[in-house]
Amino acid sequence: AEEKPAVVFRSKLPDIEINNSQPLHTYCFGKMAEMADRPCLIDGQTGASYTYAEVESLSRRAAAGLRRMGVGKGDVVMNLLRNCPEFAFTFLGAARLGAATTTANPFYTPHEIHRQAEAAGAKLIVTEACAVEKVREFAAERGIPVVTVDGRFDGCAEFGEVIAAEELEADADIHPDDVVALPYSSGTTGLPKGVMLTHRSLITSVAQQVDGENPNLHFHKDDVLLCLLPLFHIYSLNSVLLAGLRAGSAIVIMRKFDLGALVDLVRAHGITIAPFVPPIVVEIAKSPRVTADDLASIRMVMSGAAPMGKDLQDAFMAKIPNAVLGQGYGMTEAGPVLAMCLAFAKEPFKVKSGSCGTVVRNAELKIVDPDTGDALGRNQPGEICIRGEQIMKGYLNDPESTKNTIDKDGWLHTGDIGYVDDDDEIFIVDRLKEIIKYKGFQVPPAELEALLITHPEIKDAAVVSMKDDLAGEIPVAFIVRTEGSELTEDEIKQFVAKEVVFYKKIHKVFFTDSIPKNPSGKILRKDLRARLGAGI
Ligand code: AYL
Repeated sequence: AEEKPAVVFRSKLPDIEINNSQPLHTYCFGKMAEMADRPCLIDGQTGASYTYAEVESLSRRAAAGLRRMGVGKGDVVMNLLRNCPEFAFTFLGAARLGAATTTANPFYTPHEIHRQAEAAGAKLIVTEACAVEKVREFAAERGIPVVTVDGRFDGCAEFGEVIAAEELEADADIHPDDVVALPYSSGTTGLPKGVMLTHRSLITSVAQQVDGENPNLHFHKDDVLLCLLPLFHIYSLNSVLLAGLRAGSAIVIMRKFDLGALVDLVRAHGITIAPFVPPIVVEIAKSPRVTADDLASIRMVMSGAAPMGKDLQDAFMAKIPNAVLGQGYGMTEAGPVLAMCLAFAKEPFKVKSGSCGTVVRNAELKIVDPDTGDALGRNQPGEICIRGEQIMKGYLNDPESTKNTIDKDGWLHTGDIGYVDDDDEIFIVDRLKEIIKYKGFQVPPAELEALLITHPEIKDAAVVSMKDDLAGEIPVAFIVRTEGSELTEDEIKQFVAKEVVFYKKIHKVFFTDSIPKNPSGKILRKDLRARLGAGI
């Protein structure tokens, strides 16, 4: 059969030259001559402030320290940290050694942490008081050194001692296709997998956002970015930390979300850029405690990682009339940014409320009919696919899943259903993939199902999403009990809660006689979601 020519969508901004064959840290500190004495990282909690020159030097010292502890090229360091300056020092330090950082949530349960540390082959763990007990024994048994950033713990090294007085003299020899970040994501199906993001892919992604004469995401050196979203998630790591460094902005680091503390930080530091997720936007929009005056310094509010509808966007804009509010659309595997609001550009475009942006420059996007594989034209919903140098190299040790996500022509299939309108704006309308997004966090149903069926009184289980006003979506379970079992909803919820981080908890249980599956055994999640819609 004759292949139809693909309908490919591009940015409205021209492609730019991206030097993505240098190391990521060299790229991020590219404007050091102008920036050296300007503020780079500010610890919102302690007020400690580091200039660009200091952050660069600390990253070299962290590199020297990590090397003394045995980290070398090709190794993996696990960052198990809430937001703190040390996250940046160790990430950049590891990069200098040609090592990769795998990031994980310090509120994960020991089981979740161990599984990722093991799968990633972590050679060293950097953590803090709130998580140290979860890794100490595991690490000791395997001879993995643990470094803590906020105090001294038996058997662990302290960050202050690890950052040697001396800087690493010379970075390792780094190839553009070496992995530098290894976040975990379940992608379109199954369990979490290591997403190999290389120096090349992250430079490309950051450049697509903040570089060029008319950058799509215009951060500049007088901007003050709020780094509230967790750096262990790729949204904040890429679009806040790395993009902020590249642009020469000041980055104010906040450990924990709290409306009062947020307002204080905005006022104290004159925050100009606020990257959020929809639930934070909802909370601010609804809170009578936060006034337009409190937010007066903010000129740009970004939202991403989950859908933000037109109503919410309009309600929020009424509260912050002088700021531009728009969305970024990303997926860990895509490097992560696929699309960015063009109202954030230096020379902004008019955009529509509810859109999640236009495809970034130096990339191609197409919409594919999930049944036929044909590329679709404007205003026709289909699976969003992206191609460009920013996408992941693949999943770690999983060529099969890689092949199912990136096709032979280099297109990454997102599992999101959306369309491109007449003005090149993207609207996401549905999700083909099984992932559940709780406040923007990934909840992989396969992981919960695998856990549920280990219960002796559970014969079969399926987990799907249910709409929720605050969280966006919540995980709920359909359960088939073994014969004669009187297992209760509460017992099931507790069984899961013990093993998973808070946002993966099951919120509701529905008992059923069987789980609907297709002939090859795949759970028919659409049918189950339809049952929820119908009120069971
Ligand atoms: P992951 N609107 C709707 N759904 C979204 C949006 C959005 N704006 N952004 C992300 N998603 C969903 O890997 C979508 O289903 O990465 C997508 O496939 O945790 C999935 O979340 C990916 O989830 C930015 C802005 C990064 C956003 C991101 C998102 C990273 C989330 C950088 O600047």
